[in-house]
Amino acid sequence: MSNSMDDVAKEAKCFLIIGSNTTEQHPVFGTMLRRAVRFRGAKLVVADPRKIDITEFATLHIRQRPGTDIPLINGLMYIILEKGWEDKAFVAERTENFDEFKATVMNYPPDKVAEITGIPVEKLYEAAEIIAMNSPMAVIWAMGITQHIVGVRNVMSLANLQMLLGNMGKPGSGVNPLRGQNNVQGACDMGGLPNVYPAYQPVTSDEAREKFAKAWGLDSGPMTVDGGTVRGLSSTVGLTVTEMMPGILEGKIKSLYVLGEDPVMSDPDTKHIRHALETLDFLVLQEIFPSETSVYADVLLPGVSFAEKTGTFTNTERRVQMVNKAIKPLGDARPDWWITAEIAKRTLFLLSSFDKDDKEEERRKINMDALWAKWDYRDTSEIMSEINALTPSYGGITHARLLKGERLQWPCPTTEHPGTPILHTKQFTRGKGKFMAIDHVPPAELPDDDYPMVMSTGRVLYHWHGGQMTRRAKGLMQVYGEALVELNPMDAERLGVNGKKLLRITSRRGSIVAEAWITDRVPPGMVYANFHFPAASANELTQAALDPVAKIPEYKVTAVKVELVKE
Ligand SMILES: Nc1nc2c(c(=O)[nH]1)N[C@H]1C(S)=C(S)[C@@H](COP(=O)(O)OP(=O)(O)OC[C@H]3O[C@@H](n4cnc5c(=O)[nH]c(N)nc54)[C@H](O)[C@@H]3O)O[C@H]1N2
Ligand SMILES: Nc1nc2c(c(=O)[nH]1)N[C@H]1C(S)=C(S)[C@@H](COP(=O)(O)OP(=O)(O)OC[C@H]3O[C@@H](n4cnc5c(=O)[nH]c(N)nc54)[C@H](O)[C@@H]3O)O[C@H]1N2
Ligand SMILES: [Mo]
Repeated sequence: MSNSMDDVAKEAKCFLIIGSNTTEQHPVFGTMLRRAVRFRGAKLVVADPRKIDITEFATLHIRQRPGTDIPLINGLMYIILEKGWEDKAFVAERTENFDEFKATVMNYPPDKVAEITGIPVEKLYEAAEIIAMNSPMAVIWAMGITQHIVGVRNVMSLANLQMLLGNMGKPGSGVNPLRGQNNVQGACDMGGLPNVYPAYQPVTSDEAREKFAKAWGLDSGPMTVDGGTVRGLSSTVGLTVTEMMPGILEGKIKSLYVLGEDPVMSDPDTKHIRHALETLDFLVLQEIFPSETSVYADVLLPGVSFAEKTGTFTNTERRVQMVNKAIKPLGDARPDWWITAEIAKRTLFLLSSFDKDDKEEERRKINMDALWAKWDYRDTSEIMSEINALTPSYGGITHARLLKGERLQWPCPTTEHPGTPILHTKQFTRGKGKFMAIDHVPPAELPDDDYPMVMSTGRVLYHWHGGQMTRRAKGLMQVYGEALVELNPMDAERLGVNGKKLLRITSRRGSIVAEAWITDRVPPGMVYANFHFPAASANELTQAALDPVAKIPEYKVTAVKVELVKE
């Protein structure tokens, strides 16, 4: 998020929620937004194909066809420009490339946009007026925007919209993607991505590489691999998860170390994933429960849950928060960081043994002492000190400050720095904000005669992804104990769903059987399925069509056929 939850909820005159089921998937922030609408009259436009719960609070709900967000946003910007509602001063002072951008937007007049998106022209005008006339306006999105082959372009379109309206760098405005997992922001900040070290320092930068190699004891140590010294770190950009799976089948990857992921449930095209995992020579899984993926694991390493560990999570608004151990680790479980560090040490040891020469024994002994010392963390506060030293945006975020109750959002470069609640107040990271000319690209798989309906996938309030944790909670299972597929009453009638409610949903990849929930939450022609239950996981049907930049799969659009299961 460029802004913070507090300032968005307190200061925005208007919210545009697009592709975020906020009250079910981010209930705390969802409640803050509902209160803003109810108690201080903030306006709310929801752009979502489904009638999700928060639409009850909306000033206006517009229902675009899945995968048509670019034409929708371009269409809204067309109207804003036509009416002269843009923030001319902001555009002039803070941005560039306006003319090229405008030329593209002018190709999206309202009648054309209505045809592509299915949203009537009057509603497009109404939406444009509400978001332009109520400033500051905050855009809020989640996976409905990103899980498309045009995920990155969708996000750029929303950035265009916010620059056009001058909604950047002030309270109640901004571009606000709601991050998903409790610490996904922290994982990315710490370099849990294939192309960067912590704080987004590129692996291709010599300077960054040398800095980390030195800190981790890899530049001068005489440890060797294949006769060469393990001096530095690789400058090759690695693979994303969605590239690793096909990589296994291409023979590029022989073994995999998976921590806290359940790819059999959460990756697209389950049959393909099972095949890939079977093909591996060796799979290590670090988990807190035996998951669907554990069947394929050669070694299971017991990590600990959030309740058994001390450290920090970084949330969606870049706020670093302390997590304190509430119970002792159960059984043989060990902190995830400890297991990983132990594996790292032993891996270095093994690498060194490739080099066979006379002094091997002696050399190993010397190196191991020096090297292992670098990797022997006493606790997570020591890891945090290393982060402070190597990660400029986290430079001043220490356990001591957090334990004192300081509320710190990065960038926070020094221990005196108060943190940064709002980004881009004076300028953007690159200087001027660059308008991008973005055209519509339809989803990879559209309905046809054989697979005439669109399936969208996502979550429900009561469960968490593959459900390893939530399916173990009795209370949750009582409320929501099996997968339900949302189906519009008109489609239900056409299919003859009459008392009998078991549906077979089939795509080009596979098929599932699940009970229908007949509801106008979905429009005619669309079903909505989740991936919380192994017996009927939507990912049996999804496909690995990827965004070319982010490599995120198009989970939100799959062509399917829906039939009534005959008894
Ligand atoms: N209870 C619960 N909460 C969770 C999670 C969970 O598993 N359970 N997971 C967490 C994680 S990791 C994440 S990433 C977040 C996800 O949070 P969300 O992204 O809010 O969750 P999704 O269920 O993926 O739903 C996205 C929304 O996009 C809409 N949508 C579908 N297709 C389109 C489209 O083409 N365009 C637009 N604009 N919208 C579309 C859907 O109707 C839905 O309302 O939730 C987090 N919170
Ligand atoms: N069809 C479809 N598929 C999707 C999505 C979608 O919208 N539609 N959304 C995608 C998104 S946004 C996400 S984030 C992914 C999520 O996909 P995953 O990350 O695979 O799912 P989770 O169930 O959150 O977590 C996986 C495992 O982590 C374990 N775990 C929990 N805490 C810990 C811990 O502290 N340590 C260790 N070692 N293990 C732990 C749990 O037991 C669980 O089995 O799914 C993606 N898949
Ligand atoms: Mo996520």
